[in-house]
Amino acid sequence: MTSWFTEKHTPHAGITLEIRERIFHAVSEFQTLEILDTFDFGRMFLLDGVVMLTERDEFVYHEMLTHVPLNTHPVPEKILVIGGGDGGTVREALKHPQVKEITLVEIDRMVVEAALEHLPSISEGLRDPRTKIVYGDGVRFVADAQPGSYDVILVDSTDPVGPAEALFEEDFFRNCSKALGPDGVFVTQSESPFYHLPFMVDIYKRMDGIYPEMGFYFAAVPTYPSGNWSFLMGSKAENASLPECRDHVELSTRYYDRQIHLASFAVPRFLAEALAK
Ligand code: AG3
Repeated sequence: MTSWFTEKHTPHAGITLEIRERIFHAVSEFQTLEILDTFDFGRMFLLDGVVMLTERDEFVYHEMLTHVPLNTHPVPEKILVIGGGDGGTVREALKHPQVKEITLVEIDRMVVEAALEHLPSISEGLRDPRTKIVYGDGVRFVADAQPGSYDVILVDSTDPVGPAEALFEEDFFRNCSKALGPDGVFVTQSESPFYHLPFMVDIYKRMDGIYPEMGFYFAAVPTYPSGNWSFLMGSKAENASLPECRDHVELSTRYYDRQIHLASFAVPRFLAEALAK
């Protein structure tokens, strides 16, 4: 007997996948964690019933969240990841030989433990000697960080509801900018233009004025709402002009390359119009 899982994206639309087997279920101090084995997308990791990743399409999200900013920064050596306890973002950042140290700030230790046990292809980088894991609140961590101490900040958060909301506030954006060096690059996952347009307009306005140059870019992630996902990047470099693709080295990737990097910044008209209002 199999069953079907649905994540509702609106009251009347969502994604439905048939489940082969339930692999893991636990309730932490912060949320409910589940790992389900699906027929078509491999293992799927859920927090509070919301899809964080599937083994089949996580590479798109993690490569794009990581390589676009790391190839925007001239010398990405010190990386800060907020959230992302599954390790996918860390795995990608470790592909850059220039990266010397990655600090991952994850609020929920159980996410890291579950990923290490049940999602080995995603979490392997969490065991790398260049990775330092801090269990705590990312908002507090960034507020207390030494000014200028990171080259790139990657925010790999859940949707902007509940505790993750603070990761999309102006104070947090400002503190991240302070924690970055002079050429610092900031990126946050920023939801779907189809379902979260007002949210995207909001955070764009909140980030405006903090970074001299900023822009949305996009990727196709089939298991996220609408399948069309966005990221918001800001660069502290004076005279920066995005997109900028420095191709530090040839990366072993399955989605990201120079063409994708440059093309991903093309903004569809309905979003450009909403931003211009
Ligand atoms: N970060 C979650 C992106 C949001 C997905 N939203 C949704 N399915 N409604 C993913 C964490 C992976 N490292």
